[in-house]
Amino acid sequence: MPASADTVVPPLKRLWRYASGYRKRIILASTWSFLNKAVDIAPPFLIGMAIDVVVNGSDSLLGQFGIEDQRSQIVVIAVLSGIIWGLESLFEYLLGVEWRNLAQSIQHDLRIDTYEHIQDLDLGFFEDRSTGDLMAVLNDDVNQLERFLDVGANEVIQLLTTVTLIGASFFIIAPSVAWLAFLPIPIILWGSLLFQKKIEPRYAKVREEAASINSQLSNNLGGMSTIKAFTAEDREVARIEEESRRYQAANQAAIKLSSAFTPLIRVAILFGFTAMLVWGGYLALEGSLNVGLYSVMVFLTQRLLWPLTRLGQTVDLYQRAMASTNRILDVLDTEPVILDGDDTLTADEGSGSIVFDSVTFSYEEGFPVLSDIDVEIEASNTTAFVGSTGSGKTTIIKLLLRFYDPDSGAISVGGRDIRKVTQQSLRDQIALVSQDVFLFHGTVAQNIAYGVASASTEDIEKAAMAAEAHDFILELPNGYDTIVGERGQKLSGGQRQRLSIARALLTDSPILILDEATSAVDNETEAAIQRSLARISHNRTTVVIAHRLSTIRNADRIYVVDAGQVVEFGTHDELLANRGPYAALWAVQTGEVAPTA
Ligand code: DGT
Ligand code: MG
Repeated sequence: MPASADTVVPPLKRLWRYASGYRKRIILASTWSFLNKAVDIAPPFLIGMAIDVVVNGSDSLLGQFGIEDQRSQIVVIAVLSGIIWGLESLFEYLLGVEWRNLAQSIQHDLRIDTYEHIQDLDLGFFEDRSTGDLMAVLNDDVNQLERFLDVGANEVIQLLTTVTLIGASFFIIAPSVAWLAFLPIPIILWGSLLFQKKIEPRYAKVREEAASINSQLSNNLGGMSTIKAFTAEDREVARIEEESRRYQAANQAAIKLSSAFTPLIRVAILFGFTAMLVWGGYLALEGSLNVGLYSVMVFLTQRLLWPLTRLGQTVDLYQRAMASTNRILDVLDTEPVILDGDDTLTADEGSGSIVFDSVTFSYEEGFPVLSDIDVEIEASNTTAFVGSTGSGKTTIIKLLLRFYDPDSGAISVGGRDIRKVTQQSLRDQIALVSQDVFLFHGTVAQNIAYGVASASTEDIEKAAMAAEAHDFILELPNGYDTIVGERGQKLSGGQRQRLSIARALLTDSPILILDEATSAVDNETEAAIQRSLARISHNRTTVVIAHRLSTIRNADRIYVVDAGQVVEFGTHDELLANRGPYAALWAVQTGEVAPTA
């Protein structure tokens, strides 16, 4: 959630704060924008001077500067024009390059910062935000800001420059009529502010709908085989259509308002321009206003008011960018709940014991998933967790990896409270084969080496052999260089599991966790994996979660979990003798009844 104090800070201010590293470049770019506009205002003065020369001759402004001949005066004006046009082009070039490069730098850094920050957030954050929604922030919203910085920022600065410089010139050369040109400006400003206020929620809605359709799309593309298997194509098209309609409607609501804005402003401008033309004309006819000045004023009024017709588009661009800025910075302001401890857990400590001391935990308040869990795992031992589905076994592992923190109680590894060490040093000690295997798009070898980027081909093959994966890998079209496809979809479920076991074994961590790691392989392969694991695991702490009890019967200790509580623990033989839940499960799976004591 965004920090509540920051939600009231205007987005532009938030952006300025974020962009502290770019301030020098922003000021430089703004300077080019200012200079470009400043020289752009000069031509009306040149026209005024030319008229002044023709009408007043040696009494003209240039005449007073000592240039007597009217033809020379014209030449001077021509040279000035050349210089001014040259400068205008130069500044135009400089401002274009600077703003556009700035837009590229900021969008790049913002995207990377946001991605990095998202990666640091706890898993709890991802439960509430969909992938598509976050994709929309990382792509669309960042691009929206880039678009504004590309052209919009320059327009805002040039508009301000125009109003200030022309306003100042008016009041210097003809204060008696200057107010006429400014008549429409309060109306325009009032209109713009009103417009901005009205359009803001509409653009926020547009961004929201964009995120929503994004998340629906990524959901559907990810679940394509399910859609086809359940012949839900028509329903899904209808659903996407509905989302797209809502996005369209949100945009239409914004368009309706933003399109009305420019024509309304034009009317106000026409009013100011005509007032200046008529009133100034009368004054010039009476002789109380110099003819040259009159023409300067008319041209300047046009220069002053005309850019305001673009105000609508500029405010539009600005508002869209600010809606996006808020969404990006809200993510950046989200603080992780799980914070690193100061110490580093080293390998010697990591290879030690694991202790859960009356751990209670709930994903959602009021619905405890684990209650008062006590677990003691000795170093180098093999420990198993069994229990019905949904009883909380995987949750125990998530707490051990510190994906979540317990509500009460403590977890320690090697005698160190895991909240006191860095998450990285903790996770470096643990190799996890998780229940839902995730493979990345890439080759088989790259996926096995995911945890150890520097692994040699030999190491990779050794890990694959231990995971009973080597043989099937060699039969793949390109062996270790075969591309596995997105999420590993070109492999079978059992093949994926074996790759993920190889990946965990390669890291050679002191603690190995197998969460339903062999549930998708056949019995023969499973037995083979068991044998190699037994070889490997004699000097490391191994935690196994399994539904098939036959695979864990040799564990040093077995914990039976039910509804978030440890209901019994012991060795296989002890538990059978207990005639409790474990013995009952064993009887169901094997058909054997426990021997009577
Ligand atoms: P399994 O894998 O089907 O044998 O079941 P377990 O024992 O591994 O169950 P576990 O720990 O995944 O789930 C225990 C309960 O917690 C279950 O009611 C679902 C819920 N739960 C699991 N993971 C999450 C999560 O990431 N977020 C939320 N809100 N609830 C979760
Ligand atoms: Mg599980």
